[in-house]
Amino acid sequence: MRILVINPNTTASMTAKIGAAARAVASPGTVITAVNPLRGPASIEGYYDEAFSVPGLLEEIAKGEAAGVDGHVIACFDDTGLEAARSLATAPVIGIGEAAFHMASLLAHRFSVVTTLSRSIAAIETNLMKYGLIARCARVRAAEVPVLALEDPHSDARARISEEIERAKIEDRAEAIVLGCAGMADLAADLTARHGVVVVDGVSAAVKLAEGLAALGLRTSKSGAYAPPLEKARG
Ligand code: 5HY
Repeated sequence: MRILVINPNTTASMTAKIGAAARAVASPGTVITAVNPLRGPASIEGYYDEAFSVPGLLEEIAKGEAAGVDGHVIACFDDTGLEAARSLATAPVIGIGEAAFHMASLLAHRFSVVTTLSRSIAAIETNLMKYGLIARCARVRAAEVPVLALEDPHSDARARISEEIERAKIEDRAEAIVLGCAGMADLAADLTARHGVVVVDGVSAAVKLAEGLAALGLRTSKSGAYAPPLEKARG
């Protein structure tokens, strides 16, 4: 089985981290290919960056489809370009945000999300409403760390994320924590042990969901919402 994991931002070190997290949970027969577009934002922090990341994301989806991959993972917590990608693909396309929300909802009555900057909160809340899971999310919190600070071992990003997790446990009565950035994928095990709470990482959740759908032979529905794009000039 082959799963394509796409980091829609262009930071190669984050792509490598994401790929390692994906391979750590992939089944023995699954080959993980982790890629990022050559053009686009170095990090996705809000709606404007999202817009610039979608063309490159869709190019990678198209390449994966041409290569016949069994599933795609969009490794950006905003699930950037998810619906457009599903319109282009026949293989399943899983966003790490949606995957993490569903996994957390199977593990806890209420969960909180800890993401990077406050400017990312609205898109995450909007996705929770779109997916029908807003009622299970106590709060979407921001640790106030820039996405690329997660690539700097000397930043205080981990400490800030930990502080926000402790606040969520007390103030939100959160029974599980969802890590709201693909760049946090390497932190889940340590944070789970440190805070004594279920911590869900979207990269690993999405990989297992993609594997499961592919193993069942289930593919993206092409009737209706995700019907193939119409032929036309697009610049
Ligand atoms: C992500 N941005 O997972 C999102 C998280 C965020 O570049 N990768 C990014 O902060 O919105």
